[in-house]
Amino acid sequence: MSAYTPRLSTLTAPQRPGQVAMLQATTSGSAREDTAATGPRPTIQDPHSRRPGTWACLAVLGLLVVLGATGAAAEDEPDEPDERARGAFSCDFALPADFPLDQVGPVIERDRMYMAARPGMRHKHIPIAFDPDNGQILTGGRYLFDTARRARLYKDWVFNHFNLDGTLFLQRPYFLAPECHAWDVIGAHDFADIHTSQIVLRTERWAVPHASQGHVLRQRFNALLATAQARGLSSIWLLYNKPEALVSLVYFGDRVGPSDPTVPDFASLGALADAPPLGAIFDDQGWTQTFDRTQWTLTIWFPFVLGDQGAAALWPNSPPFPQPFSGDGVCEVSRGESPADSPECLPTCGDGIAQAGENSVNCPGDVRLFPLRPPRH
Ligand SMILES: [Ca+2]
Ligand SMILES: [Ca+2]
Repeated sequence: MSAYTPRLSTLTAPQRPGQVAMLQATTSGSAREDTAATGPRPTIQDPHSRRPGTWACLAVLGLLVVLGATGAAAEDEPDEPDERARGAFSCDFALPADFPLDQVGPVIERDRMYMAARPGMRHKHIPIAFDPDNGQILTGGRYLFDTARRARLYKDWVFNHFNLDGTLFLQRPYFLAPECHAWDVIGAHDFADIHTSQIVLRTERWAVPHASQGHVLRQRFNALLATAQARGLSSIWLLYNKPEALVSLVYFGDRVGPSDPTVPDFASLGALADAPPLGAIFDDQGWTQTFDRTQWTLTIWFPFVLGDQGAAALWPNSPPFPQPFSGDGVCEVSRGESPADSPECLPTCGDGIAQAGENSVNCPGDVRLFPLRPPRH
């Protein structure tokens, strides 16, 4: 019997290379394989354990059927204003074009319950776009921390200690060409509520002289704020990494029209991508721009609370993009999942205590793997 299998098979060239790609559904006759876990416990499967044909089938459920039937369960809990953030961290990497989309939500949610628990993390945005040349998923993270020191400590933890299932985070085989930096925040400001207005984001980055650029950055931040406000942007961060001689701007845009759960919001993405770069204010500095990418916001995290009792992550462009769902193998208590509607949720999941039957996949909110402070000897 033929299965309806929409897939990421057609990636039409965007208006600007590297920024926008068309997501289209096609049909094929390939049958869906049994995706039951082969291990002793329900797990999030290694995407490389599947054949590409299977991944395309998963895209059906992930993109248009299963995920499309579930709504985002965003809680409206304000976080601290961005003005108080003094540290930032960023990663950029690609995922293979055939990454199984139904695994995107649960993989990210499991990571969230450990990464968002690190000291000082205020929020994280995960961006998403498609490389028109090869269909790879362009993603990563944009984080704010309460101090630059904690952002640097987070980088060390991600690089050297965040080991799930025997693999360090950045050594996961599906993370292609990761590039990560910790930053000092020169300035960060939200013009609108993070919960409703940060739909797309643009990141500019420059290699700058090793001599301090702090003065010019601080001097021009107010002008950047004024320009961003005049353009109707919803948030802006100006970041500096003096040891690596890097400067970055991260800025966010709201939706420019109605959202459609069946089609990515190309209008909002295009409005930000096609606008003159905010970083033009630094053109007279002669810096070398190394990065300029506009992406959708896939998800926004808030600080983790034991038992996953805190604010749910936001998924402002899902659907059509993937998101967690009941039955995805990870009990997301913050989304209101319970044994009544989510088979992955044991009755004891959510109390903050690891009990029999709970593990770091089905109940990461209770099964804590990474102490926040190293043990004293
Ligand atoms: Ca779930
Ligand atoms: Ca428990």
